[in-house]
Amino acid sequence: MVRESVVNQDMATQAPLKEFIEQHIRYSLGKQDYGLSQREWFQAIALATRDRLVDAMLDTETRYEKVKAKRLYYLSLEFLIGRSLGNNLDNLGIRQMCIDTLKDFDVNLAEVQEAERDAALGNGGLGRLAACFLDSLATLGMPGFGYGINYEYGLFRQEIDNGYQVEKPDNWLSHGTPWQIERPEDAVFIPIYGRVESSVDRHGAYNPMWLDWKVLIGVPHDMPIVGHGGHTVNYLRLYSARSSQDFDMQIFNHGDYIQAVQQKIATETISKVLYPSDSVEAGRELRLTQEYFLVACAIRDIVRRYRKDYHNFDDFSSQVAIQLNDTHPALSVAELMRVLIDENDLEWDKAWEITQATLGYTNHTLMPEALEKWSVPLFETLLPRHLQIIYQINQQFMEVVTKKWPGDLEKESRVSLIEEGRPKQVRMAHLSILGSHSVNGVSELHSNLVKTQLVPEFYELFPERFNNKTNGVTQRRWLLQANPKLGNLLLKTLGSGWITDLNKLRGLEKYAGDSSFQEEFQSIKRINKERLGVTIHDRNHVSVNPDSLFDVHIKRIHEYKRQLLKVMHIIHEYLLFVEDGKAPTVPRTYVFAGKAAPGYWAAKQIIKLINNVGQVINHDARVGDMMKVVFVPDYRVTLAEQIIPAADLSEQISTAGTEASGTSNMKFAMNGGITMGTWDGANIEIFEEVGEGNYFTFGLRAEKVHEMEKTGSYRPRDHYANPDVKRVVDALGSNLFSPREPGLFRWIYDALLEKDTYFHLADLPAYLASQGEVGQEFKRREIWQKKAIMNVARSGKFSSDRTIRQYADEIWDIKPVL
Ligand code: 26Q
Repeated sequence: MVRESVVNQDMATQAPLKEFIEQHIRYSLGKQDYGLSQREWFQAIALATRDRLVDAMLDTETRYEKVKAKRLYYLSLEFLIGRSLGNNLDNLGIRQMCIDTLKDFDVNLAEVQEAERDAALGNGGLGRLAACFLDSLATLGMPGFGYGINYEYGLFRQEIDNGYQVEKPDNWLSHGTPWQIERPEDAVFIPIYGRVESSVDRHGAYNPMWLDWKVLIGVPHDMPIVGHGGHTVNYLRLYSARSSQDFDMQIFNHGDYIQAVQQKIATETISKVLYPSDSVEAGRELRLTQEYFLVACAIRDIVRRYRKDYHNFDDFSSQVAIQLNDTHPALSVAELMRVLIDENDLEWDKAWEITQATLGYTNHTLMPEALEKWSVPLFETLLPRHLQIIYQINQQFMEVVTKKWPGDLEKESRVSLIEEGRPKQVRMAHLSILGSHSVNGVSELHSNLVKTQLVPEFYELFPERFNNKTNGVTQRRWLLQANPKLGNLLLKTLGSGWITDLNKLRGLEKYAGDSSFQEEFQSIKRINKERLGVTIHDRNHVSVNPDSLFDVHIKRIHEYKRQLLKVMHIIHEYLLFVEDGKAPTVPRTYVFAGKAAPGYWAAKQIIKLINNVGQVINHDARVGDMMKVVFVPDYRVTLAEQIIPAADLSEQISTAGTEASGTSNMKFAMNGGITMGTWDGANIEIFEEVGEGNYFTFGLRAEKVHEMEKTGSYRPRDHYANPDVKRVVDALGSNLFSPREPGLFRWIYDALLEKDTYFHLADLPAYLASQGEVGQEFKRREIWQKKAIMNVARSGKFSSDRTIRQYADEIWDIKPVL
């Protein structure tokens, strides 16, 4: 068995798994080992697996303590983990052992795995990146820990009703999860609300006191995170909000029992639900409370652990690194200052030095309107002391700004932490930049645009802070587990080195032109397409042809990601076929998946459009098998794991300059999906790696887009003159795709011709041309296969192991502890 080469011998030779499983069936589930449901099997196996994780986690902690290793804490409001059983078995090296053990019970592991719910504690790229980072940290043997919120409801489940998205709650914890260890002994008390009273201490110094606060309790739940090989097990610490007994007692004592219970419920809603938006949502109090809750719990925990070993803060920043996953945990700046000053009596300047040396900030978006801001009055109510600290930071910063640009009020107001207006707002990105020693973007292009477009003044003031860390993804999940057949071919061909060193895939280059290798490679892709075909048939009741070109656009639904451009291509092909009698060069299956934020009307309309276009095309007898359009509902990690290995073409067609990086683009490439992409985000670096001829690109470059935006010189109507463009736009304005809801998509026609914010019409002709080439090339199977193999061979850069090494060396200064 090839797979055995991946197995870690220490782990595999431990006490038999069977006994552990039997014990858990009996003593954790209180059952006998027959007649169990798949979910019960899952629980028993997961608990048995967890026992091993816990052993290794305790060993890991001992190792870290022994060398007093510096630790990295990755603060994120989102961790999009997906399922864990397969991942944990593989990383522990006991998958085969588990399969064999289950044979004795006549149980099939693959079926059991299907019983695990996704931990969908994130919206999209940013949350999944955090999960890939945890996998890489543990695999590299580095002391890096995730801190997040234990949402009771993850991202909503998506159902499709009459073509429209309907959101359903994702009560993923309804049956508990075997992966979490609750740690009530590490619960923390968090003050919130109240007022600040300014007084003078006995030395005559200003001594603000935060009074009359209420208390929240954060109870940690640890999820062990095992690295490949099983030697390092870190954890993801997720906090649940509980109300404080003490605080409630006061109301109880006043005799208002109902009010007391209501108070308790209100407090516990803090960790109830993940906000389902992947861009800023107008200042909701609950969201700010969540951000504060995470930050306050994490910082308390981090400081407490540090203080076990050190009695002052001189070593803090050489023992602790904290990374902010976007501005969502930006309150860390004010909270760490507050803890150092108010709770530990440090001087302001010393506290500021420590804070900056400890924190790093990662930006994930360029769109200025997507930058987080919170109203000053809301701050005042929730976090009066933090607001005061922010004002003080700003005051000191403004002195620096006036020195640099004397008398430039315009500059002052642009960089201020406080945006003037009614109400005033706190700019979380500015706070994050000021409070950190490092500010990074997530691809080369994006990092440059952060410097030149997003915050040029900050770059001028602090150029040394700005850097790039191109994203990556873990090949353990996205290749080895998601695509086991390709994984096995790679193991057979190259050995197992690529599992922890993805650059080893370069060894494939010499097989790219080898016809028997190509055949094997192609047959694996075909099997993956068949497997996806079954899922599509189950969900969409549409039969798809596994020999057709699978053309895939999967990601959050957003205007800038241009699902609409993909639809326009499909409409073009359809009309060319049924009106002009020009059949597509190759049969294609167009696969979409993705969720829209519940409040994002345009995005939800796009979903409806995709479904309606599918309805028309899939039922048009003239089209037959040549085109199929499916929108697979409920996109999530587990579905991505099925779709990506089945893709021939990876659609990455955001308007240039809008997609910070993208990460699915990397997953497709490593699974042999060829990119059709704009010159945007990490696409550019993928093109550079895979080399000329191994990708498709089209469209305006970011500079041009930016210039047209600045000068207002883009006139979509000019492009409407192009007959191909006109026909597609007219079709959208007609009722061709909404026969039963006349006028439904008229707004798209209007929006494209009037404004076309995301340059669909400008890019459409070039997109169609490039898609023409795709059709031609797919027909020449040896050439296509060779390109696909080259994509796999040259995807090494996009391992999150590389990304994490760079963060570790250049920002965190942490090292493997082996
Ligand atoms: C903020 C405030 C209130 C409510 C929600 C939010 C919020 C939540 C999630 C804002 C943004 C997000 C998620 C953003 C995201 O996923 N960005 C993606 O990050 C990836 C990892 O770096 C990049 O590859 C993508 O390009 C980027 O779009």
